[in-house]
Amino acid sequence: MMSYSFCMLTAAAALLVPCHALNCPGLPELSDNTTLGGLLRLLEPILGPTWPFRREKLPEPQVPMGLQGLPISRNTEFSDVLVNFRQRLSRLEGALTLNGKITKAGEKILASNGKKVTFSSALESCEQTGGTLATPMNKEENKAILRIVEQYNTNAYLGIKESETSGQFEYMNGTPLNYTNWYQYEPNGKGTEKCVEMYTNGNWNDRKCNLYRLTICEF
Ligand code: MAN
Ligand code: CA
Repeated sequence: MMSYSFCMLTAAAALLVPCHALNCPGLPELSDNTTLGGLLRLLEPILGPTWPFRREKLPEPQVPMGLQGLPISRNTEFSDVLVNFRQRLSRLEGALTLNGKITKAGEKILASNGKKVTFSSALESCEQTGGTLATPMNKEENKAILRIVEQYNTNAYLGIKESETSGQFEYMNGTPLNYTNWYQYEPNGKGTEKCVEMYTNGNWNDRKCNLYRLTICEF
């Protein structure tokens, strides 16, 4: 019986000449017309897919012209643009917050168009503007959404729906809830109330999806 290292040596030798009658345990049998390329393919599980000649050339990193070779922190032109951009964004957020157009909660920006529509219409208008329905994931976010609900004094649909299992609720992407703020004895719809509204006290109630509720989106 041939040893593994002998086989490897034979295989290495076979890189130089077309091989015909290699028969090594553990390696597939080679046919008569075996070529160097074919042999390399057979050895791929042992030698790795790129060894030694088929190493693919990696694409050059896409760096804007004029910035090549300089770390971002040392490129003053780029840093100036970035600082200016941040300042302007923060001023814009300040202005929008001041007149009640947006509310911030951590990284989330919340806003309403003031419209009362069904769940699917609310979701659609949020998504059309690059956001989704407001989805409180913690106390702070719940409070931020509540501020908008209070402003309009109207219940709002949340980005939460009943799962396949009735009585269980989940986020729009299907993951289970990691924060809830149900009103007492809610949810009680047991499959008949598949959407969730926020009351004007911040508590949640499972509710039918075809009612007219305030649209609040998060971005
Ligand atoms: C009451 C409660 C709620 C329920 C609504 C439906 O307010 O039972 O849980 O969603 O009625 O009208
Ligand atoms: Ca209910």
